[in-house]
Amino acid sequence: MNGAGGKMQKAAGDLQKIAEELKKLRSAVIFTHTRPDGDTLGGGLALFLALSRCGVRCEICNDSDIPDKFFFLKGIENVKKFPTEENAEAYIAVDSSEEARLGELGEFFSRAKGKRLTFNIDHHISNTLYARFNYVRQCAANCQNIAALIRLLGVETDKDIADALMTGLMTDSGNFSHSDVDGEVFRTAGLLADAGADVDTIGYNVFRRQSAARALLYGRTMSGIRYFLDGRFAVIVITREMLSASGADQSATEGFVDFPLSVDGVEVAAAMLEVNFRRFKISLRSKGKANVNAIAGVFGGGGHILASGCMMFGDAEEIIDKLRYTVSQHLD
Ligand SMILES: [Mn+2]
Repeated sequence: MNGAGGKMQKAAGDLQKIAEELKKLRSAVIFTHTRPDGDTLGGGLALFLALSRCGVRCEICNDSDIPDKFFFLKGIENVKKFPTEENAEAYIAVDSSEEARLGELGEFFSRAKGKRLTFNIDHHISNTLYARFNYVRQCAANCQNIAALIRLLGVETDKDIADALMTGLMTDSGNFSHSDVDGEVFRTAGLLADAGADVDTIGYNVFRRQSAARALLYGRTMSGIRYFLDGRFAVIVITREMLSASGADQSATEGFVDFPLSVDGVEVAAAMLEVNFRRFKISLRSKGKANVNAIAGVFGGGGHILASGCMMFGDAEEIIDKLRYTVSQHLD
């Protein structure tokens, strides 16, 4: 699957060499990034299962609470907050462009240098190559790199590994719809489907299911979409009162901003989440005409051209005025 029949992005590092080093280990800890997504957990779990099958005593760590949409993954119960294996020979970071991305685990990883073998397997172009052994290849999901690594380890991809890797492919690729989805993504997905990956169960758990509290909050929020700049800028506001009335917590609002952006004519959407009194977490999305990284930057935030965020303080209406003015400057 690694490039067979397709163009390969240039990679930093030697995956074959990493596979050889990993096979020699007796113990290892796998590190996944803070506020985990399907790619870091799926890749971490797949590698955990594969290395365990090679006879490597393995741990997998994440510093955050695991979102319950990932509870269906086999082996997820093995994820610990901190490493407990004192004498682990190797630390392996997956899907993390720098040590700080590991959150509280970043300290552990930094301190391991010189004492243990460190590995870094990632797909972000900004990766700082912070480990002794690095493999960084830009692609839609780091699970593509992990899939190739597992093949080099000589471990058969069984259903549990296939489900874990497919979860990373589906989540990081926006369910195979982002602009960086190429033939290799589908070739890897094809092999994982052949190995038993269940896209219906994965899709239901990571994209479709939600709590009744979230559904209620979603309805209330979207019934209040406001449009500015001749319908090119849409704003939703989620107040603390709306959160408590629905029984949902802040994390339930993840993905809300995508809905106002989907409205015909809207070029920029903002979700304003009241995290504290007069304190709003702003999520900004663009269809492409406006650079929301620059817009968020005006208010001390940032992110990507099409997806960014910032914190803003004060009265909701004043914040909307400021956003409207800044968005109007970036749309013309
Ligand atoms: Mn990723």
